Amino acid sequence: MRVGIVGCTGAVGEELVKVLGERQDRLGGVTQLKLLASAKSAGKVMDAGVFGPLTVEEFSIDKVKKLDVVFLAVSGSFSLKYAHEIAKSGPVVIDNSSAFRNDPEIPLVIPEINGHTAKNAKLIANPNCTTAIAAMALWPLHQKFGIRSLIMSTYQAASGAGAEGMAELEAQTRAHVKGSAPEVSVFQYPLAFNVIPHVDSFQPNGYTREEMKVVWETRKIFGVPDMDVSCTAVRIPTLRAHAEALTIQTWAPCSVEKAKALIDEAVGVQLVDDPSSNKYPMPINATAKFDVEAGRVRQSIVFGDFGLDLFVCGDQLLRGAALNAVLIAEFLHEDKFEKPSGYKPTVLQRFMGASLS
Ligand code: 2RA
Repeated sequence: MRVGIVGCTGAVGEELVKVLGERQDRLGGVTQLKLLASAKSAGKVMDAGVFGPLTVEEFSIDKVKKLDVVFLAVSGSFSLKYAHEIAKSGPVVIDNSSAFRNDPEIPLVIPEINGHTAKNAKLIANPNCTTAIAAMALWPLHQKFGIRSLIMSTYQAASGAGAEGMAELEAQTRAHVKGSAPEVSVFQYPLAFNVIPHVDSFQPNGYTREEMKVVWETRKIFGVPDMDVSCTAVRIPTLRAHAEALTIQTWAPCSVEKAKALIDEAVGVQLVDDPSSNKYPMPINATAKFDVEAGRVRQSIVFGDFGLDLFVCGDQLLRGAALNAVLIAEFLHEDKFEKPSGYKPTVLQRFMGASLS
């Protein structure tokens, strides 16, 4: 497979290089890797791991048109301008930006959930990290019990704001230890020793765009356009793994035991749930891991037999970006996923649900 990464010098771009190096066998081998970026980074030599040192080239359509797959790890405006043009010139485009995620014509894909929607697509959107991490733990529960509503609170790492976000958190932490004033440019306020309930821009309904991405994208990926979803997104001073508290209300009765068994069996999720030995998901353990950690599974006090609370952590740059994108390419190469059967609430359940709410 001949592969290109546009935006190779950013946090996601660098992870794409590493993940491709680790998983290239599953793509039938990567025979050519082209690293592309803006004119500013062109000429820079990057350590591309198993691919050796590679020189970054300035992006142009001519340089990518003979490739099989092009990953875009760039801004939404760049993707809007070039993604269709690249796809028309030949390669399949896997876009990490939010530019096409809500476009009904473009599949938004987590391969383990809805990989079948990517079949024959030339342009595929990679979900927002916050959505993807939760979806991995929620999907097995949704298939069995049917998720009627989801309430999410997030604890999002600095890496969501890219390499600059991580550097700012580290610099602010050093400044704090030295007793000097923190410099603030990426986040709205100092992030070190703080939490900021503001990720992305505020929308007319009072939610942030990050919170609305969870609503729009979960519905699209699960194929349930009317699922009730609400999110409060908060930036916290961790480096690169997001944590999320999830409350679900289900259509069918659910139990903690069954939910844990389903999570344990699911591909891409690791059950970390043993309160008696203080085992639960944490960013420090989920960092640099391909699997999302899920645990603290409890029967909901609010929804009783029809609800669960749980906690998940996942590497923002991996499942939340680079790994998911590479898994999409693997799916296209192997074409191994069947269309999964999502839970369909019965007419009676819907009627009872409507009369209860
Ligand atoms: C963030 N979800 O954490 C965003 C990045 N895609 O800021």
